[in-house]
Amino acid sequence: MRTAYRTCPLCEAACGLELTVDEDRVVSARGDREHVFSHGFVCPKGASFGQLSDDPDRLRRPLVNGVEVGWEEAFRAVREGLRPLLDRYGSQALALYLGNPNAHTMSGGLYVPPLIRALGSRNVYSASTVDQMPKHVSCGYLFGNPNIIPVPDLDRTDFLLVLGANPWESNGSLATAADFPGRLKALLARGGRFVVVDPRRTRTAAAASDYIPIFPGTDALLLFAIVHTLFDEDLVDLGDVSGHVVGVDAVRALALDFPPALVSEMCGIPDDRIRSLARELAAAPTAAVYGRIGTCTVEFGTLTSWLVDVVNTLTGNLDRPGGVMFPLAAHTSGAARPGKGFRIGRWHSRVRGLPEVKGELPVATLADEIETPGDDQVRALITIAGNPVLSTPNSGRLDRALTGLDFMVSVDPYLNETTRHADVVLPPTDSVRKGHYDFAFLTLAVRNFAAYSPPVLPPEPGIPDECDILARLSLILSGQDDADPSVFHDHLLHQALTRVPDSAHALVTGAHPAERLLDVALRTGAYGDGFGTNPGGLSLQRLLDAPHGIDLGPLQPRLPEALRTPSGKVELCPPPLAAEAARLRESLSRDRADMVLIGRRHLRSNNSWMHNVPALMKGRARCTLQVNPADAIRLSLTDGESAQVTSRAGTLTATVEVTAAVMPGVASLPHGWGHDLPGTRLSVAATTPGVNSNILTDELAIDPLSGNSVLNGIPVEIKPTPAT
Ligand SMILES: Nc1nc2c(c(=O)[nH]1)N[C@H]1C(S)=C(S)[C@@H](COP(=O)(O)OP(=O)(O)OC[C@H]3O[C@@H](n4cnc5c(=O)[nH]c(N)nc54)[C@H](O)[C@@H]3O)O[C@H]1N2
Ligand SMILES: Nc1nc2c(c(=O)[nH]1)N[C@H]1C(S)=C(S)[C@@H](COP(=O)(O)OP(=O)(O)OC[C@H]3O[C@@H](n4cnc5c(=O)[nH]c(N)nc54)[C@H](O)[C@@H]3O)O[C@H]1N2
Ligand code: SF4
Ligand SMILES: [Mo]
Repeated sequence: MRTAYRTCPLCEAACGLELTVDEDRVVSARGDREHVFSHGFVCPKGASFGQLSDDPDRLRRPLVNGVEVGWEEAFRAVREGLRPLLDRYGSQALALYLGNPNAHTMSGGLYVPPLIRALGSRNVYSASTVDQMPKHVSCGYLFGNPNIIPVPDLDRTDFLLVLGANPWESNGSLATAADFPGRLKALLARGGRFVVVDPRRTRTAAAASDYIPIFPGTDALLLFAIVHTLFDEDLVDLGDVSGHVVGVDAVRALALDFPPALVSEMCGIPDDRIRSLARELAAAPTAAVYGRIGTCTVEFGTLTSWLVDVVNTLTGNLDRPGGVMFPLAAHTSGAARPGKGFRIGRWHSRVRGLPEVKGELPVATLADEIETPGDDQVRALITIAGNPVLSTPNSGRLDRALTGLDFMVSVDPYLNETTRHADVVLPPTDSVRKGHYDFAFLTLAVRNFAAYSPPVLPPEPGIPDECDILARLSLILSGQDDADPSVFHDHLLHQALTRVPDSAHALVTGAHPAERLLDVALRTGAYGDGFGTNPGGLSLQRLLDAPHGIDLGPLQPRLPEALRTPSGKVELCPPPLAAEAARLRESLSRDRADMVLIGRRHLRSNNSWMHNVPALMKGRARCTLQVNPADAIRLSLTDGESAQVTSRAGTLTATVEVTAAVMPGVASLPHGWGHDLPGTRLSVAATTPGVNSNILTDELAIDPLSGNSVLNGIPVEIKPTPAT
């Protein structure tokens, strides 16, 4: 038995795990008490880390047409499947879908961008457009860079306003904060307050100083009314950033249209509570507004995400300790650079004409591109770490569309609802045999730190790891069919070293191609050793020597260096958002749907893919349709019995759970379920399949600026399931 330390790759919290390893098995996992960021915190998912690797359903060899084959044969099948299609129809005929775990692997951070370049197709889709794309777009406009996202300074703030996030279950998102609940309890303990705005009284809401129910999809109205109040009551004070912000007066003019009394009914929040919330934000010594899924996956997602930071700015909380701040990750340089600004729509989707955002198209239109004949019709698909058949809107339609593809390849360890359609499945090795560095989440951490975990177990001979798999795919896409992946690894390292003096090239260390790329990024990064110019600075070796991570201190103010806008200022009132404000104003005249559907997460879930771990599946059935007692009476629904739920996109039957936790007019059903489709290999999940909530979500409903799907606030009709 030996002990190994590894960052948990299962959610954004980036906890350190202490693993007990017996020869080639992880027998237990617990929180690493010496970890500089997580201090021993672990959740049930992290504790099941070893069981994920042991799962007998996990694919260990590639599948070609459902039959296990060797790796060379699998890559040959990929080449023989793709090459004729690319030759005949061109690269646009091949689409790529990238799922969420790409943000949690080194291959996702290092090998996906070059794969996209090798693909040469505009048909790139990802889970980002069912998630956080609105935040990227709003930050792109505000700060000039869609990847610079301010995070709440949880450990120092006096007042936190949480909109549409449930960190007690999710462990936080777009704010990497191991033990997020513990950090909020510490906020209360030091005399601070946090207020939760959510249509459902979540565990986070129950722990809060105050809980404010809100009707789904109306946070933009609430936030605009807060902005209105801040101006109306002369509470605006930008503080230290005032010299770096333009557009304040234009925001004031827009907010005139949204007095609290006007939006109160739509939001379901009394207008005096809206005003008092504005006053609390302005009066707190420091305050932060934090919005997540419930503010992104809605029709006005980008506008809402923007308003979050407008309020932060107007209350003087942008870029100051205790407010919202910009992390500085070790693999990034952080140096000031002139900005070109941000724009969307460099190309448009073929069928619906939806604008490109950050190099991708909305996944809500993937089925259109597959089903609609014509030049550049999508005929082949690569999925990497994604399960869009359960995760994306009107997934019933997407599921059918996938059967019409000429060829499909999936890089995924499971034969699930999506990968069952693939002609070739390429399973990556499990996390135990992968190194780990959080390229995505260290740029979102509420305290700067760095950690690298080398593989816990050595690679198995002859088995490619995920970087090798993506390298092989990239080579096939660029016509170098039989080249060894090392050709591609060397090419990437060469590129990474273009700005490093030749004399330093021999200094790069690392046992694996990904480690060498990380070494270059760290040494040329903000805290790096500069290959000798900054002795004592970070390098791969420094991180290898620090298995519990290296603390880099609390977040520091980063304006104006972090800005990439053409003006070099925070552009508080970008024209595309001003136009959205006008559309929001018009939406006030709409009728409210009788019942709307929202989602739900559970601590022991992880989107669609961890329902096959027995330890996480214990307890009561979780895939229930929650409705308020008043609605249950009104709609004749009975707790424990089944109801039929219908939307524009589809119909499903779910078990009713009557609870006052959801507000009247709102029903809640978790996503990621529906494991009863044929052709999958998920024996544990199949015993408690649940239903797929994305049968009901509507692919036509999107936030126009980001292309993000509307997954919350779906109009539905609910009735008792008719007896047959
Ligand atoms: N209605 C509704 N729908 C939602 C949401 C919602 O709130 N409501 N949330 C949305 C959000 S936020 C997200 S991020 C998406 C997620 O959408 P997806 O990313 O499409 O779905 P996941 O369930 O995360 O599927 C992850 C896949 O990656 C595989 N996998 C796991 N580890 C690895 C690995 O190391 N390498 C590879 N190659 N594969 C791996 C799993 O087997 C699984 O097939 O769902 C979205 N869908
Ligand atoms: N246990 C677990 N953890 C996870 C995941 C998981 O599936 N399970 N998924 C991971 C992923 S990929 C992500 S992106 C994060 C997401 O992290 P969070 O955003 O914290 O996740 P949710 O629990 O979906 O919280 C969203 C909340 O928004 C509320 N909501 C819905 N509509 C509205 C609205 O219109 N307005 C407001 N104000 N609130 C609304 C919902 O009721 C819900 O409580 O979680 C990550 N962590
Ligand atoms: S909170 Fe997230 S990172 Fe931490 S142990 Fe749980 S799943 Fe892993
Ligand atoms: Mo997500």
